[in-house]
Amino acid sequence: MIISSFLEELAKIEEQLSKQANSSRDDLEKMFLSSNGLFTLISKQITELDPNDRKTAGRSLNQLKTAIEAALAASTSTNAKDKRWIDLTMPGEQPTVGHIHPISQAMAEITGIFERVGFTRVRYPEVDWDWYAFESLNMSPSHPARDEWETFFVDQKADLEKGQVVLTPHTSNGQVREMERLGEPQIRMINIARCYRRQQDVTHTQMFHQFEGLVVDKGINIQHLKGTLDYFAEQFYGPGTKNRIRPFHFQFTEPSFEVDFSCHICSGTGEITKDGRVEKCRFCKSGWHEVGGCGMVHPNVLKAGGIDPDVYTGFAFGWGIERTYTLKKGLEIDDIRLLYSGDFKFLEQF
Ligand code: FA5
Repeated sequence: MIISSFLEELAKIEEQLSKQANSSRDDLEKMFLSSNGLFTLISKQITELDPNDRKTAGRSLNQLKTAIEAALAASTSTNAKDKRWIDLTMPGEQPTVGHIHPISQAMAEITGIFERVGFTRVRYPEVDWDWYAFESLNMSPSHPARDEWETFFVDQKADLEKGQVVLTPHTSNGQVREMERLGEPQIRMINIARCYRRQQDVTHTQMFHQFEGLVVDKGINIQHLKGTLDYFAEQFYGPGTKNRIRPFHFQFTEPSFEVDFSCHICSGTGEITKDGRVEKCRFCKSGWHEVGGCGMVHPNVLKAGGIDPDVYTGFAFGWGIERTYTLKKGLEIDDIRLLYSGDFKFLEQF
């Protein structure tokens, strides 16, 4: 080997060394000083040089060795360059902590309110036979009342007895299922589940939740129904909240009603006084908010569930959770679609 090639090799190694400024001590040692290291290998080549050139080569080798040692020293003294180093005094990174979705919070609250007065929380299929969603509820296959439920049908072979498969458009499918489960009354059911309808606007979403109450026993009448609604209104919306029932029509209850709660902003008057002037309440417009339906269980539904309507009577109610929840004091959310927008700025408020 000639001295010029040797010195060129050394220059290349020096260049390599300057590029490794951020390497750890281990890496530097391995790259330059291990048995296969660049410095070890070039040092061995000194024997291949002309004896007259070895002094020059030795001096250059020493310079390189000093530079390697300096790099090693810097790597240990500058701790941040060593990946194994941990500063135990540094504060830890705070993980992002989420919270339960507002609708799940509402479901837990509603469950608690009804469980305190003896209801049992159940959950029935969200993909169910037409029989449970409609026919057992006094709606024959061609009944026009079905149109109101704007139903999604599942592309699956119909059952000869139970009909087609649907995405449940309401939690009333739990009524006959609960009668079948318990056989003989008493029934005090609270069924909370997802529902699906082909609807979408500020008060409707394609997927939403309902809670369905069903009470069947001897001697149940409308007073029990109204008392239960009054109890729920006070518990969920706060003392002083009034509720009213208005005549309506559902195939599966007779008589049937729609349920309204008094608006907490105008205390059910429909008007507010602002700067000395009386204005229409912009949140409710009428003093009341409609949240769902209710009524006395139709005798045909009791029969479908194997219960004798001459011995037992019952009441049922079904409300949208999104609607019920967004009317709470302090929330007043006027577009329920926001709940499912996935917008963290909105959800973090709850
Ligand atoms: C029913 O679904 C009946 N099953 C309620 C019932 C049960 C009556 C038991 C009698 C006895 P309705 O279609 O009106 O009724 O829906 C009830 C409530 O569900 C509505 O007032 C509303 O609060 C909510 N709701 C209905 N559709 C939607 C939707 N697409 N998005 C959000 N909430 C909805």
